[in-house]
Amino acid sequence: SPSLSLDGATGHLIVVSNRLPITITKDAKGEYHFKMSSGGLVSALSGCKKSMSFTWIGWPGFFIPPKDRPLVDRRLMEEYSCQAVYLDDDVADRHYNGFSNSILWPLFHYHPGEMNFDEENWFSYRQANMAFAQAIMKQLTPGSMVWVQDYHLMLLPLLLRSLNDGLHNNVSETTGQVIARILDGIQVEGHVHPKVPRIKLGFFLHTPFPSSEIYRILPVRQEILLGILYCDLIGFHTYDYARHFLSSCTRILALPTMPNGVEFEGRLAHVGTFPIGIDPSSFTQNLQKDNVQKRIAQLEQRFNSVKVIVGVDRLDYIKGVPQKLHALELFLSQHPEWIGKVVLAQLAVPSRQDVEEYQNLRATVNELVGRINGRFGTVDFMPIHFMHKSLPFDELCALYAVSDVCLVSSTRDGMNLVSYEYVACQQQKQGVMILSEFAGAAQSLNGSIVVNPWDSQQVADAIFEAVTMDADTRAENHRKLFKYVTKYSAAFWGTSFVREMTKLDTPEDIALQA
Ligand code: GDG
Repeated sequence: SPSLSLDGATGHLIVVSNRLPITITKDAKGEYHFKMSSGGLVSALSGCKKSMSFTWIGWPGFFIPPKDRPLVDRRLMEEYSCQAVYLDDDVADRHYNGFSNSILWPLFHYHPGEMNFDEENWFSYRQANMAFAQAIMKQLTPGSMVWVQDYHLMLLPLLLRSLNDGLHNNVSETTGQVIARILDGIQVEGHVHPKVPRIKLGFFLHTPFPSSEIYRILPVRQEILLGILYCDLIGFHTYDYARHFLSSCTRILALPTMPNGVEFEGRLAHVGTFPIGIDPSSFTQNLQKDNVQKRIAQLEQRFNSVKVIVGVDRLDYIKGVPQKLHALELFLSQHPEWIGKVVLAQLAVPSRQDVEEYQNLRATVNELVGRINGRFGTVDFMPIHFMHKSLPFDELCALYAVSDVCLVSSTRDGMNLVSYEYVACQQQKQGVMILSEFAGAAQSLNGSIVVNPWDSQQVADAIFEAVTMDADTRAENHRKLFKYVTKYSAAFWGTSFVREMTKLDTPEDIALQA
């Protein structure tokens, strides 16, 4: 299997995420097709692939009948060094839509009102995490490093330790009770692979970790914290998220914490800040392609007398799309001289359409777009170009490149990579970045106009400032932004996390030293 080399350290790296980075489809003839997917996590980890190699473990996205699995497994491993975790449809649906996206996602983004807690969904979350733990066991070799991604898999570190290392016998009474609740009723199916020594576990959360006052609403708050405390290293995008996690450990589990970790069952679970980035060269190089240059020229022609504001969001309630539309409406009503001279090109990528809140959001956004276009539109001009679809990468790059302003209005967002991608595509135009203070990116992207998306007046003023900003100020801001985005890339993020994990002692090392 592939191995990682970082400053001489070697060890087999296994990356685990809910979805594999491959979109698998089965055609009418029953043949399987494989294609790389898009999305924040895939973009970031694909960036890391350039500097380190790893096996990637995840769910293939739909039910694959057992008879087809050997073939799928072979192609995934040979062509993409991936391994699938197979789940029954019902477990997969309850794990992904039911618990991950209807409980943890809304809560971590400060939307407790959208949270629907349900015992069966919680059971499936535990069961699915156990299926992942078993799949990982097949890939472990002595000294393996396992890097678990995101909120879908927060019990996985504990469950993997329970299969491979055994959980400490003499844990505290509270810990023992929480573990018993996690394991209650879930099954270890079929053959369990033999244990291997000296494995290291890391976890990275791509969403915010909320204030402990929000986090403590979660009915299974102890279980989820304990799930990741079995790691050697736990990473967040920002210092604030790490701090919120540490206070939750103190308040909910009464554990001693330090700025760099949590003392848990005789060990230190290290906590650190690792802001994610993008693969900037994949954008800068793509912009050089003939077809992309042609498309840029076409779009520039099309928009030659207007300023373009670009918005690129999954259609998710955390992205603040209604807030963005309200601000645009206010801007146009206060600056009628700009009607016909500014357009918002808003790409809203369909997302999680099986979850009710997402259907409601879609209706709200459709209504707002219709109202604003109806109010300010004419026979030859519409202020909002609304696209409810996903665009090919070339088209997305061209759109980023021709836009004068990028507007990110998330009400909460772990990081937000769209802002980084816009900066990477703006070497020619040096456009203006307007960024919500509630996106993790606002902590790093110095050179943007930072706004509170709930304050429509402030956002409307920022739009005015952006469309009227002089070229020198734009150039100076873009220079700072571009420097940051190229230095703190996805590869930088991935290698920093893994290098940090490499340096830490394994639980066995610690036992030997004691
Ligand atoms: C989560 C966290 C965190 C979007 N539309 C199209 C398309 N995209 C790509 C973008 C970008 C990605 O999807 C979106 O990434 P974000 O980071 O903005 O947002 P989430 O998907 O919510 O990601 C987020 C991230 O994880 C990483 O940790 O930053 O806070 O919520 O790469 O380019 N790509 C293509 N066509 C589209 O229509 N090709």
